[in-house]
Amino acid sequence: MPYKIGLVGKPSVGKSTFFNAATMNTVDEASYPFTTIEPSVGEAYVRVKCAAPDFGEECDPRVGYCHEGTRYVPLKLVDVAGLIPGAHEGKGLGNKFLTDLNEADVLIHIVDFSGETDIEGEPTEGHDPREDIDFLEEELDMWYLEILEKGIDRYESKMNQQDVKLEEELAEQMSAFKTNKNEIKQLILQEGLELDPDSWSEEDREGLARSIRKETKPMIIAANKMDTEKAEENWREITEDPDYSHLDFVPVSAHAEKALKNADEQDVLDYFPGDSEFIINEDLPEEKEKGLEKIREFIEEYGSTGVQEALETALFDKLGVMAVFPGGADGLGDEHGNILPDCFLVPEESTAEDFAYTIHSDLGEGFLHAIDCRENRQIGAEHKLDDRDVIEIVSSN
Ligand SMILES: Nc1nc2c(ncn2[C@@H]2O[C@H](COP(=O)(O)OP(=O)(O)OP(=O)(O)O)[C@@H](O)[C@H]2O)c(=O)[nH]1
Ligand SMILES: [Mg+2]
Repeated sequence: MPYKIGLVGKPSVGKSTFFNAATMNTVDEASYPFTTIEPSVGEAYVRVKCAAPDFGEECDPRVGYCHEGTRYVPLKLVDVAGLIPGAHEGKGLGNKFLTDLNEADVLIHIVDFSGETDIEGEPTEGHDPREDIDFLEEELDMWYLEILEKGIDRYESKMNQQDVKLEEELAEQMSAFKTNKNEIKQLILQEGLELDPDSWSEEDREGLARSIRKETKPMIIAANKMDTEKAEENWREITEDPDYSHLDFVPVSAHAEKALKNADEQDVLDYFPGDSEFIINEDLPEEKEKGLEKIREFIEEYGSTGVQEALETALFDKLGVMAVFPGGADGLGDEHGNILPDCFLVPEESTAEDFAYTIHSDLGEGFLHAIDCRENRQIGAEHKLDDRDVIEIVSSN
């Protein structure tokens, strides 16, 4: 299963624009709230430094592509409806969209840093983006709390049966969040609580819901519309605010990314996603050239449009994922002579045996040993892999 990144935020912040820019899809974008109702799933890419050049080779990716040693590895991106305060009580489109996000491994909260949309996504001026950051966390926490409460009811209704364990019942109820009983138990203990919900106050329950949410839905913030006048001021103020220093912010202009990709498709210029520069190929009408020069200034100032950066910060830094290439000790080609056709995104701390299972369950079941192709040495099942390792699995299957 490829990793899935979910885009969340109130209406009109640019979730669909970010989604289109990253996936080159064409879902509707508009300045009125609730433009998006049904969720969309598309393919986006994260950049990985390709391992083939380290072996003096050029790769032949089966999926995605590679440009001058930068491999673009696919993952799934999900665009959903906007949410407004009170969604958990049914306001706006309610929390139907939250179900659409269940499968996301990590979230990007898209925040409108221009301050030109109010808390419900309607046009305004001078809105403080901090309000949006706060309310979204609260809405997510309320959603988790509701499901946690259901889990507690479930446990209490079974309490007089034998062998009923709190953490098992809660994990079962919250299974859509990709959690398990060990994680739940650990979080309960970390909160300083006993394994008995009767002893928990309302605050304890809220705190536990929040910590389960943080653990199972890590999130970063994409400060979008950074190309607008007011955004720079908001950026400075918020990134210097100690109350928000625990969050990860990436400055983004989804507009700029979309403009560059469109121009690249039309061969007006050459642009590779995430780059801090682009080359214009032809003479352009003055208006168009001016627009592109503005984007050039933006990416020079911020290092990029931020779309790639946001995806990669979410996946690699926040979720803790690394890239591993299946290879062979006698050469990097597969049976068709394709060099390093695959690149897998796997959790940090994955072992050689985990990696075998990621490639195919048969390989995992028949695991004998693996070979670290960079050092040409045998490694065992429990050996922890590193980012950009090239690994051959030796299996009896
Ligand atoms: N200046 C600027 N405007 C942007 C940017 N990204 C999106 N917008 C504008 O913001 C408005 C809302 O964009 P959408 O992508 O439809 O927003 P959304 O978050 O998907 O909205 P809903 O589907 O209603 O929840 C549109 O008018 C976009 O053109 C950006 O990077 N800069
Ligand atoms: Mg939308």
